[in-house]
Amino acid sequence: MYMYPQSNSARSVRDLSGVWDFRFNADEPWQPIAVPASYNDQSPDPEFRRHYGMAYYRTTFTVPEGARRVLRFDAVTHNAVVRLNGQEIASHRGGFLPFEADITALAQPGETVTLDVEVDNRIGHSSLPVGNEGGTAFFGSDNAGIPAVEAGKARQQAQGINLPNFDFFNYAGITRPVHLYTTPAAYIRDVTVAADMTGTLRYTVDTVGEGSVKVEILDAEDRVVACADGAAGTVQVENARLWQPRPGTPYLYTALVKFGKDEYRQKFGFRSVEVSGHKFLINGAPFYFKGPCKHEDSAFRGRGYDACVTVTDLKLYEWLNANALRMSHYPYAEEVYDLCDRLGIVVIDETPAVGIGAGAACDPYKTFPLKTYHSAVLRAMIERDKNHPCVVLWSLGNEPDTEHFPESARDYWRPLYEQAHTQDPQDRPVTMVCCQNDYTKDITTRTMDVVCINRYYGWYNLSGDLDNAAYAFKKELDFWETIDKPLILSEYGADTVAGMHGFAPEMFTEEFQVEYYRTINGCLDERRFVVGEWPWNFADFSTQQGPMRVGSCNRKGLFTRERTPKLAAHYFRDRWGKKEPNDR
Ligand code: GCB
Repeated sequence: MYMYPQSNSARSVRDLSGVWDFRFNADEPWQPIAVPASYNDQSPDPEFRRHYGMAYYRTTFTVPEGARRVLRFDAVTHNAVVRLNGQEIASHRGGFLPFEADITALAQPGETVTLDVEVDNRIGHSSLPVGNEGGTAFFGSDNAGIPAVEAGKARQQAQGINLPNFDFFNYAGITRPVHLYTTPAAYIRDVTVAADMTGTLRYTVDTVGEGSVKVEILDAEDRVVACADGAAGTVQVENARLWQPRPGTPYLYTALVKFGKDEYRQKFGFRSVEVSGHKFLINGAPFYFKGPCKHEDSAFRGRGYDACVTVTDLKLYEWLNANALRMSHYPYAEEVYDLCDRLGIVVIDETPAVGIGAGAACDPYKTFPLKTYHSAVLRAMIERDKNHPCVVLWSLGNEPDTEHFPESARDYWRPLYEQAHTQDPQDRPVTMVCCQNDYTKDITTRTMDVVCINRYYGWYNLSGDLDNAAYAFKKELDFWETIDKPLILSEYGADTVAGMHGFAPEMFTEEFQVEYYRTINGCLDERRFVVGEWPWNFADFSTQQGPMRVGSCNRKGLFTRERTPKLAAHYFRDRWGKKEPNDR
Protein backbone atom coordinates (compact mmCIF):
# COMPACT_ATOMS: atom_id res chain seq x y z
CA MET A 1 0.00 0.00 0.00
CA TYR A 2 1.08 3.57 -0.61
CA MET A 3 3.61 2.59 -3.24
CA TYR A 4 6.16 5.31 -3.82
CA PRO A 5 4.88 7.62 -6.61
CA GLN A 6 6.33 6.98 -10.05
CA SER A 7 6.26 8.88 -13.26
CA ASN A 8 5.86 6.85 -16.49
CA SER A 9 3.65 6.72 -19.58
CA ALA A 10 0.60 6.04 -17.35
CA ARG A 11 1.35 8.12 -14.27
CA SER A 12 2.60 11.62 -13.51
CA VAL A 13 4.13 13.00 -10.31
CA ARG A 14 4.31 16.59 -9.14
CA ASP A 15 6.59 17.38 -6.21
CA LEU A 16 5.01 20.06 -4.00
CA SER A 17 8.32 20.84 -2.26
CA GLY A 18 9.14 24.52 -1.96
CA VAL A 19 8.26 27.50 0.18
CA TRP A 20 4.88 27.19 1.87
CA ASP A 21 3.03 29.52 4.28
CA PHE A 22 3.29 28.80 7.99
CA ARG A 23 2.06 29.99 11.39
CA PHE A 24 1.57 28.77 14.94
CA ASN A 25 -1.83 30.43 15.51
CA ALA A 26 -4.77 31.28 13.30
CA ASP A 27 -4.56 34.98 14.28
CA GLU A 28 -0.90 35.40 13.21
CA PRO A 29 0.26 36.52 9.79
CA TRP A 30 1.61 33.81 7.49
CA GLN A 31 5.37 33.52 7.16
CA PRO A 32 7.49 31.50 4.74
CA ILE A 33 8.67 27.97 5.59
CA ALA A 34 10.59 25.39 3.55
CA VAL A 35 8.99 22.02 2.79
CA PRO A 36 10.26 19.38 3.33
CA ALA A 37 12.16 20.23 6.52
CA SER A 38 11.52 20.46 10.22
CA TYR A 39 10.28 23.94 11.06
CA ASN A 40 12.30 24.20 14.29
CA ASP A 41 15.62 25.54 12.97
CA GLN A 42 14.21 27.76 10.21
CA SER A 43 13.96 30.93 12.32
CA PRO A 44 15.94 32.70 15.07
CA ASP A 45 12.66 33.07 16.99
CA PRO A 46 13.05 30.73 20.04
CA GLU A 47 9.39 29.77 19.69
CA PHE A 48 10.29 27.68 16.63
CA ARG A 49 12.69 25.55 18.63
CA ARG A 50 10.58 25.11 21.76
CA HIS A 51 7.10 25.15 20.25
CA TYR A 52 4.79 22.45 21.59
CA GLY A 53 1.37 22.06 20.02
CA MET A 54 -0.20 22.84 16.69
CA ALA A 55 1.39 24.49 13.67
CA TYR A 56 -0.30 25.39 10.38
CA TYR A 57 0.98 25.02 6.82
CA ARG A 58 -0.67 26.26 3.63
CA THR A 59 0.07 26.13 -0.10
CA THR A 60 -1.85 26.25 -3.35
CA PHE A 61 -1.53 24.17 -6.49
CA THR A 62 -3.29 23.60 -9.77
CA VAL A 63 -4.74 20.14 -10.28
CA PRO A 64 -3.09 18.22 -13.17
CA GLU A 65 -4.73 16.06 -15.85
CA GLY A 66 -5.14 12.39 -14.92
CA ALA A 67 -8.05 10.07 -14.28
CA ARG A 68 -7.19 9.56 -10.62
CA ARG A 69 -5.44 12.25 -8.57
CA VAL A 70 -3.85 11.54 -5.23
CA LEU A 71 -1.92 13.54 -2.64
CA ARG A 72 0.81 11.61 -0.87
CA PHE A 73 2.57 12.80 2.29
CA ASP A 74 5.78 10.87 2.90
CA ALA A 75 5.85 11.96 6.57
CA VAL A 76 4.37 14.67 8.76
CA THR A 77 5.67 14.76 12.34
CA HIS A 78 3.88 13.74 14.45
CA ASN A 79 0.18 14.03 13.64
CA ALA A 80 -1.56 15.69 10.73
CA VAL A 81 -4.96 16.87 9.59
CA VAL A 82 -5.18 17.78 5.88
CA ARG A 83 -7.80 20.05 4.28
CA LEU A 84 -8.45 20.85 0.65
CA ASN A 85 -10.33 24.14 0.13
CA GLY A 86 -11.29 23.94 3.80
CA GLN A 87 -12.68 20.40 3.69
CA GLU A 88 -10.93 17.70 5.73
CA ILE A 89 -9.54 15.02 3.41
CA ALA A 90 -7.12 13.07 5.61
CA SER A 91 -5.77 12.73 9.10
CA HIS A 92 -2.80 10.70 10.22
CA ARG A 93 -1.17 9.67 13.46
CA GLY A 94 2.61 9.11 13.62
CA GLY A 95 5.49 11.09 12.21
CA PHE A 96 7.55 8.67 10.11
CA LEU A 97 5.29 6.83 7.68
CA PRO A 98 3.33 7.90 4.58
CA PHE A 99 -0.36 8.55 4.08
CA GLU A 100 -2.53 9.56 1.13
CA ALA A 101 -5.68 11.41 0.19
CA ASP A 102 -7.52 10.72 -3.07
CA ILE A 103 -8.72 14.12 -4.32
CA THR A 104 -10.22 12.95 -7.62
CA ALA A 105 -13.80 13.76 -6.66
CA LEU A 106 -12.89 17.01 -4.90
CA ALA A 107 -10.96 18.98 -7.50
CA GLN A 108 -10.95 18.94 -11.30
CA PRO A 109 -7.92 19.27 -13.60
CA GLY A 110 -7.06 22.93 -14.12
CA GLU A 111 -8.62 24.03 -10.82
CA THR A 112 -6.39 25.90 -8.35
CA VAL A 113 -6.91 24.70 -4.80
CA THR A 114 -5.71 25.56 -1.30
CA LEU A 115 -4.05 22.85 0.75
CA ASP A 116 -3.91 23.24 4.54
CA VAL A 117 -1.93 20.92 6.79
CA GLU A 118 -2.33 21.10 10.54
CA VAL A 119 0.69 19.62 12.32
CA ASP A 120 0.76 18.47 15.93
CA ASN A 121 4.15 17.70 17.55
CA ARG A 122 2.81 16.61 20.92
CA ILE A 123 4.10 13.40 22.44
CA GLY A 124 3.00 11.42 25.46
CA HIS A 125 2.32 7.93 26.72
CA SER A 126 0.18 7.12 23.70
CA SER A 127 2.61 8.33 21.02
CA LEU A 128 5.63 6.68 19.39
CA PRO A 129 8.19 7.95 20.21
CA VAL A 130 7.06 8.29 23.82
CA GLY A 131 6.86 11.60 25.68
CA ASN A 132 6.82 12.08 29.42
CA GLU A 133 3.58 13.02 31.06
CA GLY A 134 3.03 14.69 34.43
CA GLY A 135 3.95 12.25 37.17
CA THR A 136 6.46 10.20 35.24
CA ALA A 137 8.69 13.03 34.01
CA PHE A 138 12.35 12.23 34.55
CA PHE A 139 13.57 15.78 34.21
CA GLY A 140 12.99 18.03 37.19
CA SER A 141 11.76 15.21 39.39
CA ASP A 142 14.86 15.55 41.56
CA ASN A 143 13.96 19.18 42.23
CA ALA A 144 10.58 18.55 43.78
CA GLY A 145 9.47 21.28 46.16
CA ILE A 146 11.14 24.14 44.26
CA PRO A 147 8.25 26.49 43.48
CA ALA A 148 9.30 27.07 39.87
CA VAL A 149 9.59 23.32 39.24
CA GLU A 150 6.20 22.65 40.78
CA ALA A 151 4.72 25.49 38.74
CA GLY A 152 6.36 24.01 35.62
CA LYS A 153 4.82 20.63 36.34
CA ALA A 154 1.40 22.21 36.84
CA ARG A 155 1.78 24.06 33.54
CA GLN A 156 2.83 20.83 31.86
CA GLN A 157 -0.25 19.08 33.16
CA ALA A 158 -2.46 21.91 32.01
CA GLN A 159 -1.12 22.61 28.52
CA GLY A 160 1.81 20.27 27.96
CA ILE A 161 5.47 20.97 27.28
CA ASN A 162 7.99 19.21 25.15
CA LEU A 163 9.32 16.38 27.35
CA PRO A 164 10.68 13.65 25.10
CA ASN A 165 11.49 10.33 26.73
CA PHE A 166 14.21 9.88 24.12
CA ASP A 167 17.55 11.43 23.27
CA PHE A 168 16.98 13.28 20.00
CA PHE A 169 15.41 16.63 19.33
CA ASN A 170 11.66 16.45 18.87
CA TYR A 171 11.80 17.91 15.36
CA ALA A 172 8.43 18.53 13.73
CA GLY A 173 6.69 19.65 10.58
CA ILE A 174 6.29 18.41 7.03
CA THR A 175 9.61 16.61 7.11
CA ARG A 176 9.45 14.61 3.87
CA PRO A 177 8.21 15.37 0.34
CA VAL A 178 4.55 15.89 -0.54
CA HIS A 179 3.61 14.53 -3.96
CA LEU A 180 0.58 14.90 -6.14
CA TYR A 181 0.40 11.92 -8.47
CA THR A 182 -2.00 10.57 -11.04
CA THR A 183 -2.95 7.09 -12.18
CA PRO A 184 -5.41 5.66 -14.72
CA ALA A 185 -8.92 4.96 -13.36
CA ALA A 186 -8.15 1.24 -13.07
CA TYR A 187 -4.84 1.05 -11.31
CA ILE A 188 -2.18 -0.98 -9.51
CA ARG A 189 -2.60 -0.52 -5.77
CA ASP A 190 0.27 -2.62 -4.48
CA VAL A 191 3.08 -4.91 -5.58
CA THR A 192 4.70 -7.45 -3.26
CA VAL A 193 7.85 -9.36 -4.15
CA ALA A 194 9.89 -12.03 -2.38
CA ALA A 195 12.97 -13.23 -4.24
CA ASP A 196 15.56 -15.64 -2.87
CA MET A 197 19.07 -16.77 -3.81
CA THR A 198 17.74 -19.64 -5.91
CA GLY A 199 16.44 -17.21 -8.52
CA THR A 200 12.80 -17.72 -7.53
CA LEU A 201 10.53 -14.71 -7.34
CA ARG A 202 7.10 -14.89 -5.72
CA TYR A 203 4.89 -11.90 -6.40
CA THR A 204 1.39 -10.56 -5.85
CA VAL A 205 -0.22 -7.54 -7.46
CA ASP A 206 -3.17 -5.80 -5.88
CA THR A 207 -5.34 -3.91 -8.37
CA VAL A 208 -8.47 -1.78 -8.46
CA GLY A 209 -10.84 -1.98 -11.44
CA GLU A 210 -11.09 -4.31 -14.43
CA GLY A 211 -8.10 -5.74 -16.25
CA SER A 212 -5.45 -8.41 -16.27
CA VAL A 213 -1.93 -8.35 -14.87
CA LYS A 214 1.29 -9.00 -16.79
CA VAL A 215 4.73 -9.01 -15.22
CA GLU A 216 8.05 -8.71 -17.04
CA ILE A 217 11.30 -9.25 -15.19
CA LEU A 218 14.03 -6.91 -16.42
CA ASP A 219 17.72 -7.20 -15.63
CA ALA A 220 19.86 -4.18 -14.78
CA GLU A 221 20.23 -3.37 -18.50
CA ASP A 222 16.43 -3.42 -18.94
CA ARG A 223 16.48 -6.72 -20.91
CA VAL A 224 13.45 -8.96 -20.35
CA VAL A 225 14.67 -12.15 -18.67
CA ALA A 226 11.33 -13.69 -17.62
CA CYS A 227 7.57 -13.07 -17.85
CA ALA A 228 4.42 -14.03 -16.02
CA ASP A 229 0.67 -13.51 -16.31
CA GLY A 230 -1.75 -13.10 -13.44
CA ALA A 231 -2.09 -11.20 -10.19
CA ALA A 232 0.00 -13.66 -8.23
CA GLY A 233 2.58 -16.23 -9.12
CA THR A 234 6.12 -17.51 -9.16
CA VAL A 235 8.79 -16.70 -11.70
CA GLN A 236 12.11 -18.46 -12.11
CA VAL A 237 15.06 -16.47 -13.43
CA GLU A 238 17.84 -18.63 -14.86
CA ASN A 239 21.37 -17.84 -13.62
CA ALA A 240 20.00 -15.04 -11.48
CA ARG A 241 22.62 -12.61 -10.24
CA LEU A 242 22.44 -12.10 -6.49
CA TRP A 243 21.93 -8.94 -4.51
CA GLN A 244 25.08 -8.97 -2.39
CA PRO A 245 25.94 -6.54 0.40
CA ARG A 246 28.95 -4.36 -0.32
CA PRO A 247 31.73 -4.85 -1.19
CA GLY A 248 29.84 -7.45 -3.30
CA THR A 249 27.60 -6.37 -6.18
CA PRO A 250 24.06 -5.43 -5.12
CA TYR A 251 22.49 -6.55 -8.40
CA LEU A 252 18.96 -5.23 -8.88
CA TYR A 253 16.19 -6.53 -11.14
CA THR A 254 12.92 -4.80 -11.94
CA ALA A 255 9.44 -6.30 -12.02
CA LEU A 256 7.63 -4.27 -14.67
CA VAL A 257 3.95 -4.71 -13.76
CA LYS A 258 1.29 -3.88 -16.34
CA PHE A 259 -2.42 -3.68 -15.65
CA GLY A 260 -4.76 -2.18 -18.28
CA LYS A 261 -3.34 1.26 -19.00
CA ASP A 262 -1.38 1.36 -15.76
CA GLU A 263 2.19 0.27 -15.10
CA TYR A 264 4.64 0.26 -12.19
CA ARG A 265 8.31 -0.68 -11.91
CA GLN A 266 9.20 -2.51 -8.72
CA LYS A 267 12.91 -3.03 -8.10
CA PHE A 268 14.02 -6.15 -6.20
CA GLY A 269 17.05 -8.34 -5.56
CA PHE A 270 17.58 -12.07 -5.33
CA ARG A 271 18.99 -12.70 -1.86
CA SER A 272 18.29 -14.88 1.18
CA VAL A 273 18.50 -13.94 4.84
CA GLU A 274 18.52 -16.49 7.64
CA VAL A 275 19.55 -16.99 11.25
CA SER A 276 21.15 -20.36 11.85
CA GLY A 277 22.42 -21.14 15.34
CA HIS A 278 24.55 -18.16 16.29
CA LYS A 279 25.19 -17.13 12.68
CA PHE A 280 23.49 -14.47 10.60
CA LEU A 281 23.56 -15.64 6.99
CA ILE A 282 23.07 -13.56 3.87
CA ASN A 283 22.97 -15.68 0.72
CA GLY A 284 24.11 -18.60 2.82
CA ALA A 285 27.34 -16.93 4.03
CA PRO A 286 28.06 -15.61 7.55
CA PHE A 287 27.56 -11.86 7.64
CA TYR A 288 29.10 -9.33 10.05
CA PHE A 289 27.24 -6.03 10.43
CA LYS A 290 29.63 -3.06 10.32
CA GLY A 291 28.25 0.47 10.41
CA PRO A 292 27.22 3.21 12.77
CA CYS A 293 23.66 3.83 13.86
CA LYS A 294 22.28 7.03 12.48
CA HIS A 295 19.72 9.76 12.87
CA GLU A 296 17.95 11.75 10.20
CA ASP A 297 19.55 14.96 11.35
CA SER A 298 21.35 17.87 9.73
CA ALA A 299 21.80 21.59 10.14
CA PHE A 300 18.92 23.83 8.95
CA ARG A 301 16.68 20.90 7.94
CA GLY A 302 16.52 19.17 11.32
CA ARG A 303 14.94 15.83 10.47
CA GLY A 304 13.87 16.97 6.98
CA TYR A 305 14.71 14.86 3.95
CA ASP A 306 17.44 16.25 1.74
CA ALA A 307 18.84 14.33 -1.24
CA CYS A 308 22.29 15.89 -0.98
CA VAL A 309 22.65 15.10 2.74
CA THR A 310 21.44 11.54 2.13
CA VAL A 311 23.85 10.86 -0.74
CA THR A 312 26.75 12.43 1.18
CA ASP A 313 26.00 10.37 4.29
CA LEU A 314 25.87 7.11 2.36
CA LYS A 315 29.13 7.95 0.56
CA LEU A 316 30.61 8.32 4.03
CA TYR A 317 29.34 4.83 4.85
CA GLU A 318 31.23 3.61 1.80
CA TRP A 319 34.32 5.56 2.89
CA LEU A 320 34.07 3.91 6.33
CA ASN A 321 34.02 0.46 4.68
CA ALA A 322 30.66 0.04 6.43
CA ASN A 323 28.08 -2.43 5.14
CA ALA A 324 25.14 -1.78 7.50
CA LEU A 325 22.90 1.07 8.60
CA ARG A 326 20.59 0.89 11.60
CA MET A 327 17.67 3.23 11.08
CA SER A 328 17.55 4.30 14.70
CA HIS A 329 15.00 5.18 16.05
CA TYR A 330 12.24 5.35 13.39
CA PRO A 331 11.67 4.44 9.74
CA TYR A 332 13.63 6.81 7.47
CA ALA A 333 12.66 8.48 4.21
CA GLU A 334 12.03 5.93 1.46
CA GLU A 335 14.76 7.46 -0.71
CA VAL A 336 17.34 6.25 1.84
CA TYR A 337 16.26 2.60 1.35
CA ASP A 338 16.41 3.00 -2.45
CA LEU A 339 20.00 4.18 -2.16
CA CYS A 340 20.90 1.37 0.25
CA ASP A 341 19.44 -1.13 -2.26
CA ARG A 342 21.63 0.38 -4.92
CA LEU A 343 24.83 0.64 -2.85
CA GLY A 344 24.56 -2.73 -1.09
CA ILE A 345 24.21 -1.33 2.43
CA VAL A 346 22.05 -3.60 4.58
CA VAL A 347 19.38 -1.96 6.69
CA ILE A 348 17.93 -2.63 10.11
CA ASP A 349 14.48 -1.10 9.96
CA GLU A 350 13.11 0.15 13.27
CA THR A 351 9.70 1.31 14.44
CA PRO A 352 9.55 4.64 16.33
CA ALA A 353 8.92 2.73 19.57
CA VAL A 354 11.55 4.43 21.69
CA GLY A 355 11.05 5.41 25.31
CA ILE A 356 8.60 2.74 26.54
CA GLY A 357 9.59 2.94 30.18
CA ALA A 358 9.07 5.23 33.13
CA GLY A 359 11.30 3.92 35.90
CA ALA A 360 10.77 1.16 38.43
CA ALA A 361 7.59 2.69 39.89
CA CYS A 362 5.41 2.38 36.82
CA ASP A 363 4.67 -0.57 34.52
CA PRO A 364 4.47 1.10 31.09
CA TYR A 365 2.82 -1.96 29.58
CA LYS A 366 -0.13 -1.58 31.95
CA THR A 367 -0.33 2.21 31.82
CA PHE A 368 0.71 3.40 28.35
CA PRO A 369 -2.11 2.84 25.82
CA LEU A 370 0.24 1.72 23.03
CA LYS A 371 -0.35 -1.91 22.17
CA THR A 372 -2.83 -1.52 19.30
CA TYR A 373 -1.13 1.55 17.91
CA HIS A 374 2.34 -0.02 18.03
CA SER A 375 0.99 -3.02 16.16
CA ALA A 376 -0.49 -0.71 13.49
CA VAL A 377 2.79 1.19 13.11
CA LEU A 378 4.75 -2.05 12.73
CA ARG A 379 2.27 -3.21 10.11
CA ALA A 380 2.57 0.06 8.18
CA MET A 381 6.39 -0.02 8.31
CA ILE A 382 6.61 -3.56 6.97
CA GLU A 383 3.98 -2.72 4.37
CA ARG A 384 6.06 0.24 3.19
CA ASP A 385 9.50 -1.41 3.26
CA LYS A 386 8.78 -5.10 2.54
CA ASN A 387 10.21 -5.11 -1.00
CA HIS A 388 13.64 -3.63 -0.28
CA PRO A 389 16.47 -6.17 -0.57
CA CYS A 390 18.56 -3.96 1.73
CA VAL A 391 16.22 -4.60 4.68
CA VAL A 392 17.50 -7.72 6.45
CA LEU A 393 16.26 -7.27 10.01
CA TRP A 394 13.16 -5.73 11.59
CA SER A 395 13.60 -3.96 14.92
CA LEU A 396 10.41 -3.70 16.97
CA GLY A 397 11.77 -0.79 19.01
CA ASN A 398 14.57 0.65 21.10
CA GLU A 399 15.40 0.30 24.79
CA PRO A 400 12.05 -0.46 26.38
CA ASP A 401 11.83 -1.44 30.02
CA THR A 402 12.49 -5.18 30.06
CA GLU A 403 13.97 -5.32 33.55
CA HIS A 404 11.46 -4.03 36.10
CA PHE A 405 8.38 -5.72 34.65
CA PRO A 406 9.85 -8.69 32.82
CA GLU A 407 6.61 -10.65 32.29
CA SER A 408 4.68 -7.59 31.12
CA ALA A 409 7.51 -6.77 28.75
CA ARG A 410 7.56 -10.25 27.26
CA ASP A 411 3.76 -10.28 26.89
CA TYR A 412 3.93 -6.95 25.07
CA TRP A 413 6.85 -7.63 22.70
CA ARG A 414 6.27 -11.29 21.79
CA PRO A 415 2.99 -10.69 19.89
CA LEU A 416 4.74 -7.94 17.90
CA TYR A 417 7.54 -10.39 17.11
CA GLU A 418 4.98 -12.95 15.90
CA GLN A 419 3.15 -10.30 13.90
CA ALA A 420 6.30 -9.26 12.03
CA HIS A 421 7.06 -12.86 11.10
CA THR A 422 3.50 -13.51 9.95
CA GLN A 423 3.21 -10.33 7.92
CA ASP A 424 6.60 -10.16 6.21
CA PRO A 425 6.39 -11.92 2.82
CA GLN A 426 10.15 -12.57 3.08
CA ASP A 427 9.95 -13.65 6.74
CA ARG A 428 13.10 -11.77 7.76
CA PRO A 429 14.59 -12.09 11.26
CA VAL A 430 13.12 -9.90 14.01
CA THR A 431 14.77 -8.19 16.96
CA MET A 432 14.16 -5.61 19.66
CA VAL A 433 17.00 -3.44 20.92
CA CYS A 434 17.75 -3.95 24.60
CA CYS A 435 18.74 -1.29 27.10
CA GLN A 436 21.71 -1.55 29.47
CA ASN A 437 20.13 -3.18 32.51
CA ASP A 438 20.29 -6.22 34.72
CA TYR A 439 20.31 -8.57 31.74
CA THR A 440 19.66 -11.64 33.87
CA LYS A 441 16.14 -10.31 34.63
CA ASP A 442 15.28 -9.59 30.99
CA ILE A 443 13.28 -12.52 29.56
CA THR A 444 12.33 -10.79 26.28
CA THR A 445 15.58 -10.00 24.48
CA ARG A 446 16.69 -13.62 24.56
CA THR A 447 13.53 -14.69 22.68
CA MET A 448 14.34 -12.56 19.62
CA ASP A 449 16.05 -14.00 16.50
CA VAL A 450 19.05 -11.74 17.05
CA VAL A 451 20.11 -10.39 20.46
CA CYS A 452 20.73 -6.65 20.11
CA ILE A 453 22.23 -4.91 23.14
CA ASN A 454 23.06 -1.23 23.67
CA ARG A 455 25.95 -0.94 26.12
CA TYR A 456 27.95 2.01 27.41
CA TYR A 457 30.52 0.32 29.67
CA GLY A 458 33.33 2.88 30.02
CA TRP A 459 31.06 5.83 29.32
CA TYR A 460 27.85 6.02 31.41
CA ASN A 461 29.09 3.39 33.85
CA LEU A 462 32.72 2.72 34.75
CA SER A 463 33.23 6.12 33.16
CA GLY A 464 36.71 6.47 31.68
CA ASP A 465 37.86 3.20 33.28
CA LEU A 466 38.41 1.10 30.19
CA ASP A 467 40.08 -1.85 31.94
CA ASN A 468 37.11 -2.44 34.17
CA ALA A 469 34.72 -1.65 31.33
CA ALA A 470 36.25 -4.52 29.34
CA TYR A 471 36.03 -6.78 32.39
CA ALA A 472 32.32 -6.04 32.94
CA PHE A 473 31.46 -6.33 29.26
CA LYS A 474 33.24 -9.68 28.94
CA LYS A 475 31.33 -10.94 31.95
CA GLU A 476 28.10 -9.96 30.28
CA LEU A 477 29.18 -11.61 27.00
CA ASP A 478 29.76 -14.83 28.97
CA PHE A 479 26.07 -14.68 29.88
CA TRP A 480 24.89 -14.13 26.31
CA GLU A 481 27.12 -16.92 25.05
CA THR A 482 24.89 -19.39 26.91
CA ILE A 483 21.84 -18.18 24.92
CA ASP A 484 23.51 -19.31 21.66
CA LYS A 485 21.99 -16.73 19.35
CA PRO A 486 23.70 -14.17 17.14
CA LEU A 487 24.48 -11.02 19.12
CA ILE A 488 25.00 -7.50 17.86
CA LEU A 489 26.36 -4.66 19.96
CA SER A 490 23.68 -2.36 18.65
CA GLU A 491 24.95 0.85 20.32
CA TYR A 492 28.15 1.82 22.09
CA GLY A 493 29.96 5.11 22.14
CA ALA A 494 31.60 8.03 23.86
CA ASP A 495 30.80 11.74 23.61
CA THR A 496 33.70 13.42 21.88
CA VAL A 497 34.25 17.11 21.29
CA ALA A 498 35.85 17.38 17.86
CA GLY A 499 39.25 19.03 18.17
CA MET A 500 39.69 18.18 21.84
CA HIS A 501 42.90 16.23 22.33
CA GLY A 502 45.07 14.92 25.16
CA PHE A 503 48.16 12.80 25.70
CA ALA A 504 46.26 10.71 28.23
CA PRO A 505 43.09 9.39 26.57
CA GLU A 506 40.56 11.05 28.87
CA MET A 507 36.83 11.33 28.35
CA PHE A 508 35.60 13.72 25.62
CA THR A 509 38.95 13.71 23.75
CA GLU A 510 39.25 12.22 20.29
CA GLU A 511 41.96 9.90 21.65
CA PHE A 512 39.57 8.52 24.28
CA GLN A 513 36.91 7.78 21.68
CA VAL A 514 39.42 5.68 19.73
CA GLU A 515 40.71 3.89 22.87
CA TYR A 516 37.15 3.22 24.00
CA TYR A 517 36.28 1.58 20.67
CA ARG A 518 39.58 -0.33 20.54
CA THR A 519 38.86 -1.77 23.99
CA ILE A 520 35.26 -2.77 23.36
CA ASN A 521 35.99 -4.09 19.86
CA GLY A 522 38.71 -6.27 21.37
CA CYS A 523 35.98 -7.94 23.47
CA LEU A 524 33.76 -8.42 20.38
CA ASP A 525 36.51 -9.97 18.29
CA GLU A 526 36.95 -12.84 20.78
CA ARG A 527 33.38 -14.14 20.46
CA ARG A 528 32.16 -16.36 17.65
CA PHE A 529 28.49 -15.49 18.33
CA VAL A 530 29.02 -11.73 17.87
CA VAL A 531 27.77 -10.85 14.38
CA GLY A 532 27.93 -7.08 14.34
CA GLU A 533 28.94 -3.74 15.77
CA TRP A 534 26.99 -0.51 15.40
CA PRO A 535 28.81 2.44 16.98
CA TRP A 536 26.64 5.21 18.36
CA ASN A 537 26.51 7.41 16.31
CA PHE A 538 27.39 8.20 12.71
CA ALA A 539 27.42 11.96 13.35
CA ASP A 540 26.81 14.38 16.21
CA PHE A 541 23.10 15.16 16.33
CA SER A 542 20.69 17.63 17.85
CA THR A 543 18.90 16.71 21.07
CA GLN A 544 17.32 18.33 24.12
CA GLN A 545 19.57 20.61 26.13
CA GLY A 546 20.99 18.98 29.26
CA PRO A 547 24.07 18.72 31.45
CA MET A 548 25.60 16.02 29.23
CA ARG A 549 24.75 17.63 25.90
CA VAL A 550 27.06 20.52 24.98
CA GLY A 551 25.29 22.80 22.52
CA SER A 552 22.14 20.63 22.70
CA CYS A 553 24.03 17.99 20.74
CA ASN A 554 24.81 14.36 21.42
CA ARG A 555 28.50 14.29 20.47
CA LYS A 556 29.07 10.57 20.10
CA GLY A 557 29.42 10.95 16.32
CA LEU A 558 32.29 9.45 14.37
CA PHE A 559 31.73 12.61 12.33
CA THR A 560 30.73 16.07 13.49
CA ARG A 561 27.26 17.29 12.62
CA GLU A 562 28.88 18.95 9.58
CA ARG A 563 30.28 15.51 8.60
CA THR A 564 33.98 16.14 9.22
CA PRO A 565 35.72 12.99 10.53
CA LYS A 566 36.96 12.61 14.09
CA LEU A 567 39.92 10.29 14.75
CA ALA A 568 37.49 7.43 15.43
CA ALA A 569 36.14 7.66 11.86
CA HIS A 570 39.64 6.93 10.54
CA TYR A 571 40.01 4.15 13.11
CA PHE A 572 36.79 2.44 11.93
CA ARG A 573 37.62 2.92 8.25
CA ASP A 574 40.79 0.98 8.86
CA ARG A 575 39.15 -1.67 11.06
CA TRP A 576 36.18 -2.28 8.80
CA GLY A 577 38.39 -2.51 5.72
CA LYS A 578 39.81 -5.70 7.24
CA LYS A 579 37.11 -7.03 9.56
CA GLU A 580 35.66 -10.43 8.62
CA PRO A 581 32.88 -12.36 10.43
CA ASN A 582 34.09 -13.89 13.71
CA ASP A 583 32.79 -17.35 12.78
CA ARG A 584 33.19 -18.18 9.11
C1 GCB B 1 21.00 5.10 24.11
C2 GCB B 1 19.87 5.45 23.22
C3 GCB B 1 20.23 6.57 22.26
C4 GCB B 1 21.02 7.64 22.99
C5 GCB B 1 22.31 7.02 23.50
C6 GCB B 1 23.18 8.03 24.28
O1 GCB B 1 21.06 4.06 24.70
O2 GCB B 1 19.34 4.36 22.52
O3 GCB B 1 19.04 7.09 21.72
O4 GCB B 1 21.29 8.75 22.20
O5 GCB B 1 22.00 5.97 24.36
O6 GCB B 1 24.08 8.61 23.69
O7 GCB B 1 22.92 8.24 25.45
